[in-house]
Amino acid sequence: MERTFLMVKPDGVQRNLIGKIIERFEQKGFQLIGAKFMHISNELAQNHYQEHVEKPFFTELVDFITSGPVFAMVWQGEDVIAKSRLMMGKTNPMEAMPGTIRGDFATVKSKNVIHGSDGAESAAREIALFFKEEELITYQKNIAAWVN
Ligand code: RTP
Ligand code: MG
Repeated sequence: MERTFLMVKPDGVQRNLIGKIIERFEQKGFQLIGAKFMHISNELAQNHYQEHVEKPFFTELVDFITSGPVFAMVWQGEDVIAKSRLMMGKTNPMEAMPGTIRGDFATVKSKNVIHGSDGAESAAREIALFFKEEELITYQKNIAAWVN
């Protein structure tokens, strides 16, 4: 089953959006298989955003993502990478549609609440950067056993 790396960025944590964001992915039907509330080190930030190292906004991006705690997660499901990107909305909140996470919660591009892997390669790379394999919990849902 496909996996992706999602992260509530420091602005999302400060604005108490962790629960609302988790709720959307739970409601959609994806399965949470790993989670970590953490501070990102400068080294990890540079590594995570290595594709942007030459961009003019790189320093600002690293400073922002290390400015406060983040909530890092791994989610699993069919086509979870592309579907999560749809649920997140466009990078620039000016272009993010209402109903998407960024469309509903974010106001500026530099503080856009959530990160999500943009492809299979980045998902594998980012999951391995943030989680050890033994920190990922795969399990069967058996809702019938927990009601009535
Ligand atoms: P992310 O990696 O954080 O999930 O965002 P994304 O794929 O939608 O966008 P990406 O192109 O990977 O850019 C990473 C983050 O850098 C900031 N950014 N600032 N000032 C700018 O022009 C600019 N462009 C990008 C955004 O915060 C974006 O989420
Ligand atoms: Mg990106």
